Amino acid sequence: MAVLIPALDEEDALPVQLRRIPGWVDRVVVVDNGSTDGTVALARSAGAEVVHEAERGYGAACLRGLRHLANQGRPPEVLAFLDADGSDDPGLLADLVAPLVAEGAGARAGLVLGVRQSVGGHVGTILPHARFGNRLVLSLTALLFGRRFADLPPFRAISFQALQSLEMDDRTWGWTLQMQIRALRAGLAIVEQGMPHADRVAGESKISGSLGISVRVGLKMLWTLIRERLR
Ligand SMILES: Nc1nc2c(ncn2[C@@H]2O[C@H](COP(=O)(O)OP(=O)(O)OP(=O)(O)O)[C@@H](O)[C@H]2O)c(=O)[nH]1
Ligand SMILES: [Mg+2]
Repeated sequence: MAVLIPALDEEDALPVQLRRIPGWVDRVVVVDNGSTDGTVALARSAGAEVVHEAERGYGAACLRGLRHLANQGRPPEVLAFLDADGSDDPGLLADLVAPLVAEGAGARAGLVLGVRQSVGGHVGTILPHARFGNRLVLSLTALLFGRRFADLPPFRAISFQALQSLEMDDRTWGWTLQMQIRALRAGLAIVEQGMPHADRVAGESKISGSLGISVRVGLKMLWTLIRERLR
């Protein structure tokens, strides 16, 4: 079992998040995109494998991490994705991956989505414009691909082999949507599991905190829907 964390200038939040990862996780890979703060040094001193990706972008960072896991050491059976900002609780990783490693008669899941749920009536970090964009994209996804997902959450786990077979290539913000659509079309069993989602514990937002970037995220999502539909 491995955890992949894309991180950009997260020196205040990342150490908190790394401390919360359970000891049974075999590998923790932090993918840096040229952070100018202490992110890399702190990740190394916490024992994470740190890899660098020169091209900025959430998807580019994830792809770099996948390549590292496939080529260095023993590839994991299950891979979880976790943001560095502390908004999701790594203490719940066992619950997240449970459907992927379940023994017994029932079908094993191929992808588990940690659907973001409020903590004490407050859903951290999902600002109104991001929530609206999310809803629109999820409605269009239902229309075009026939499944109504509850969310496009960053906290998720997937069979590593299945993920490799999806041939992911999104290099920015279409990553989560592309994975869900491709998993659906590949016939993976997808489980949506509620997970408490809080505000980032420290540091600055790289994505939804900025309206300008959120608009670009929305456009990228729409392009992803078109591209995947034509594929
Ligand atoms: N390597 C890398 N990591 C990134 C990049 N953009 C964002 N991240 C990381 O991706 C995760 C999600 O980014 P956030 O800034 O939390 O985005 P958000 O959740 O929309 O915004 P918040 O409301 O602040 O939580 C964090 O761990 C970031 O450090 C990037 O270009 N490269
Ligand atoms: Mg965040």
